[in-house]
Amino acid sequence: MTESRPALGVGMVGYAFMGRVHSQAWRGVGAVFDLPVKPVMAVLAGRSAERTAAAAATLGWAATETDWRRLIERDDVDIVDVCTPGDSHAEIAIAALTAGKHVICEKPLANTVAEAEAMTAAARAAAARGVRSMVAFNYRRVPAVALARRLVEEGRLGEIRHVRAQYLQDWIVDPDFPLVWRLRKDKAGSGALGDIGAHIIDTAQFITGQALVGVSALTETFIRERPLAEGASGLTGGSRTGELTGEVTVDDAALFMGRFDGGALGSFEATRFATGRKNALRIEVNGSLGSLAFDFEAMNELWFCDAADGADAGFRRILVTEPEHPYAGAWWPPGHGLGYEHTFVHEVKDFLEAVAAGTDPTPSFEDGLRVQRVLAAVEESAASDSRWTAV
Ligand code: SOE
Repeated sequence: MTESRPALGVGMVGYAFMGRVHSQAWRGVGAVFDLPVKPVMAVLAGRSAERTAAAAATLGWAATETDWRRLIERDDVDIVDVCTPGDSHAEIAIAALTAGKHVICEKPLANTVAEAEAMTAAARAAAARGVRSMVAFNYRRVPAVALARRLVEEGRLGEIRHVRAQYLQDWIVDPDFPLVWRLRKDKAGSGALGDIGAHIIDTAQFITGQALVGVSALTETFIRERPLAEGASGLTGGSRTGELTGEVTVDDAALFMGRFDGGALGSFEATRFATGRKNALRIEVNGSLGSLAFDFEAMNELWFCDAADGADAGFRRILVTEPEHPYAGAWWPPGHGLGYEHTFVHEVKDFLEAVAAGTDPTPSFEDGLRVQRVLAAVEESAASDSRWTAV
């Protein structure tokens, strides 16, 4: 069959965890969804020529660059996918948008509100020229989360009163876990707060359609010194039992309560010290007519309580794998289930469809800036004896 769809060349910067899962999405999206354009995995950029070439061969990228600026200049790149630590998001995304490239940028949008504001301004200017951008809050594209949004929009929960959101991990409970970039403020901007707290902030705002307007917060760093990661640079090591160590400069956990602009109250917990919890993004929404509850560790299920059931009202399990459920029908027959990587396929599918239609994808950089303002308010509150802080 001759290829009649226009091809869009993709250039990706970074090839660690996010680079790997984005690569799988670019590789597979065209085999599942009938798209108006064909993504071509044109070039991968990374600092090490040798390691980037090896990653490109493994992940399916046709060429490599060791400088992301060269990637942006290439004529075979129409889309730039930013999969680097947060300290480089603003520089890369703004340069790409200015060069007329569509951009999808991993979360959180940036490491500071100022960076996020500059990115959003660049995105607005680019959109006026038909250049599109998205921030990659992938959990919006879990079928159960998208169904939760649909139920709220249909009024099935009535007036939203409470949001209870947690994101629980435990990968750094071991004090010997090294000082990786996610534990350094200069690279990551913040710790659990920006890395996983950003997800529950966006997910809560997405499902409810309401925005947080104020918070009161606590943060904690339980382990303040860790062994240096292999090949670490720019760190002044300490010494613990003779090994070189470095200071953890971010939060290990963040807890906050918040008020939404639609009147709902929220409680949020993001921690990397919930021993035994691996990737438990959990959210419960209580409304005047019903409630819903979701746990990513059982990501194909949504629990729904309809108050109209009266005395029999209880949470019933919806297995979100039916053709009429968001995204599910593109994959397997009912009951077969999807995984973490499928949310990224949905993300790039929606991105490509928006680019082809000349519309702005969501979540936008503006949505990312909204999350960034909440992150900053949480940090400000936590630094001021949990004082109530406007977003
Ligand atoms: C943190 O370990 C992390 O990789 C986040 O950075 C991702 O955004 C999340 O999807 C999984 O956990």
